[in-house]
Amino acid sequence: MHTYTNAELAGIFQTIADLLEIKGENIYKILAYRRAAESLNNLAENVNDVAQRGELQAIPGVGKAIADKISELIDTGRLQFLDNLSEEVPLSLVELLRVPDLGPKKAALFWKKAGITSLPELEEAARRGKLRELPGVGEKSEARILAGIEALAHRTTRIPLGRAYPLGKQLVEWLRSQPGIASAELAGSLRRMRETIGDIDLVAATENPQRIMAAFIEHPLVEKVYAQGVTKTSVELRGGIPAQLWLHPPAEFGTALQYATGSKEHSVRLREIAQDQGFSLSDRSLLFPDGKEVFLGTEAEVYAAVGLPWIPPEIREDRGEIQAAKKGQLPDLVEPGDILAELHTHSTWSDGQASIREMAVAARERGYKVLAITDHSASLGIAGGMTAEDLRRRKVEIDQVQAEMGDTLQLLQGAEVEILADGRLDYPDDVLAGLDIVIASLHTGLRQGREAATRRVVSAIQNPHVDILGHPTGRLIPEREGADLDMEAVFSAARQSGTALELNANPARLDLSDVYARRAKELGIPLSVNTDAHAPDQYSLLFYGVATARRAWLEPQDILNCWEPGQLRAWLRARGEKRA
Ligand code: DGT
Ligand code: CA
Ligand code: ZN
Repeated sequence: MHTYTNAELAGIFQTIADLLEIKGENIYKILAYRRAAESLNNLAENVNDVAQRGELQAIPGVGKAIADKISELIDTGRLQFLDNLSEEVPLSLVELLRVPDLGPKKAALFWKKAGITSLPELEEAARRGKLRELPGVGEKSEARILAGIEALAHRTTRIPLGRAYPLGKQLVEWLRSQPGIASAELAGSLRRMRETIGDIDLVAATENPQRIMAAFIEHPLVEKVYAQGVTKTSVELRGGIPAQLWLHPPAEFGTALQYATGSKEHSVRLREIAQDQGFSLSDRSLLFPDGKEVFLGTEAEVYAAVGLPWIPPEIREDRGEIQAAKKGQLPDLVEPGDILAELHTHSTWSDGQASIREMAVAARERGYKVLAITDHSASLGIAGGMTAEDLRRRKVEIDQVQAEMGDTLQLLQGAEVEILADGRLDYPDDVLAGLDIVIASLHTGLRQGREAATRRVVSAIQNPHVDILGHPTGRLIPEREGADLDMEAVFSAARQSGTALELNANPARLDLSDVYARRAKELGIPLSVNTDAHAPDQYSLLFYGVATARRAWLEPQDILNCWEPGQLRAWLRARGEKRA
C-alpha cells in the first residue's frame, strides 16, 4: 500500500498529459488526463479512502482506465504506463513547460529538432543563439525564452505563509501529543509570521530526544531526511517543503526557543546587550566569566535576563523593537479578538459563494458587530460584477437580512469598485453616494508603467466617495508582483484625503505588506484589515491579516475594524458629508 495525496496524484496525471502533448497524441486523450487531474485536485475526500471503498470511478472525470492507474499506483507505488511513456518522451522535457509562453509544441520542436531534453540544455542553446535557427523561432522569441528562464531562476522558492502555517501547526500539535514532550513551539520565520518562509522551524523540549527524533522522521508528512542528529534533524515534507526540528532539555527551552525564533538580526542585538552586561547568551544558556552557567526554561526569563520585557515574535526583526523595549514603549499589538468588523466581503451577487444571509450569520457567529457586503462593480465581468440596477435589488435583500439580525450585527451596503484604466471609478458619483462604504481596487492593467499606475491609484484615493483602497498593490504571493507604484505618492494622497488603506488578510495577498502598512501608520493613515471573504469559511483568513498587522506594529486604534461600531459609522458618515 502506498498513500498519495490528491495533489500528488493530480500531479502525476498532469505530467502524463504534458508528456502526451509533447509527443503529439490525440487531444481528447490529453484532455481526459487533465480533467482527471483537476477533479482530483478539487476532491474534498482523500483519494486513498475512495479507492478503498472501490468507488474511484464515481470521481468526476475518472473512468475505468484512470481508476486502474490510480489503483496500480496505490498498490505498487509505480505506474507502468508512465514508465513506458517516459522511455519515449524524456520526463525532464516537462520542465520546459514552466518557462512562460513555452508550450508543448515548442518543447517538442526543441526536442526533436535540436535534441534538447532539459531546462539547462534549453538555456545553453538559447545563449549560444541556436534556437533562432529552428523553424518558426527567430531572435525575438529566443530572447523571450532566455528572459523567461532567468525569471524562473530568480523566482523565489520561498513558501507562502498560508501554505507553511497549517503544516507547521499540525506538526507542533503532533509533537505536543507525544509522550515525553514538555513543550513544543513553532520557531524561525514561521513563528514571526513572515509572508514567506524558507523552512519550517520547530523547537520542542524533551528529556528523551532519541525517541522523539525517531518518531519524527516516521511522521507521515515527512518525505526525506536530509540530516539526522540528536538535537537537530532536517527533513523535507511532502510538497518539497523543508523543515527542521530542534530538541532541547526543558531547562534550556527558553534560550533554545529564543535562538531558533530569530530573526538572526534581532538575536545579534540581544547578544550584544548580554555581552555589555558581562555574560554570553547562547541557544543553551547564559555563560558567565567565572564559568557559572544559567539555564532558562522560558523566553520571558531570557528577555528579563538582558533587562527587557518579552518581545512578541512578529516584531523581532531589528526594526527598532529593542530600543522600544528598553524604553518601555513596545506597541500594544492588535489581536484577532480586537477585530469587530469585516469590511470587505463578496456574496452571490458577484463572485461570492454564499448568500448575504449566510455571510451575515457566520459573521455574527464570529462575534463581529459590523459586516460590509462589498460585491464587485460591473466592469469586472469575470467576477459577475453588479450594475447599478443590481445594487438596488441587492439593497432590498441586505435590508431584509438586517431586519432579521436586529441589533446583533450592523450590515453596510458596500461595493468593491473597479479603478478603470484612466483612474475613474466604475460607478457614477450618484451611485457611489448611495452606498455606506466604498472600496476601490485595481484588478486589471497592473502592468502599466509606474507613472500611469500611480496616477490611477492616486485619483481613486482622491475620489471623495472612496473610503478604502482595497489590496493597494494588487500583488499575489508568490507568483505576481504588485503594480509598480510610487508608494510615497500613494501615502501622501491617502493622508490628504483621509482614505484608509487595506491590509488584505488573504495569505496570497497580505497587501499592504508589513513594511508598507507600518509606513502608513507612521503617516497617520488609517488601515483596514479585511479577509475579502468569498465564503464564510474564508473569515478565518483574518488570522494572517492580523499577524501581518502585528508585524507592521499596528495597534487597535490604527485599524478601522477595531473601532466601536459608533466610531466607525461616524467616520464613514463624516466622509459621506464631505463628499455630499
Ligand atoms: P527563513 O527560514 O529563511 O524564512 O528564515 P528564518 O529566520 O527562519 O531563518 P533560518 O531558518 O535560517 O534559521 C532559523 C533561526 O535560527 C533564525 O531565525 C535565527 C536562528 N539562526 C540561524 N542562524 C543564525 C546565526 O548565524 N546566528 C544567530 N544568532 N541565529 C541564527
Ligand atoms: Ca526557517
Ligand atoms: Zn474583493
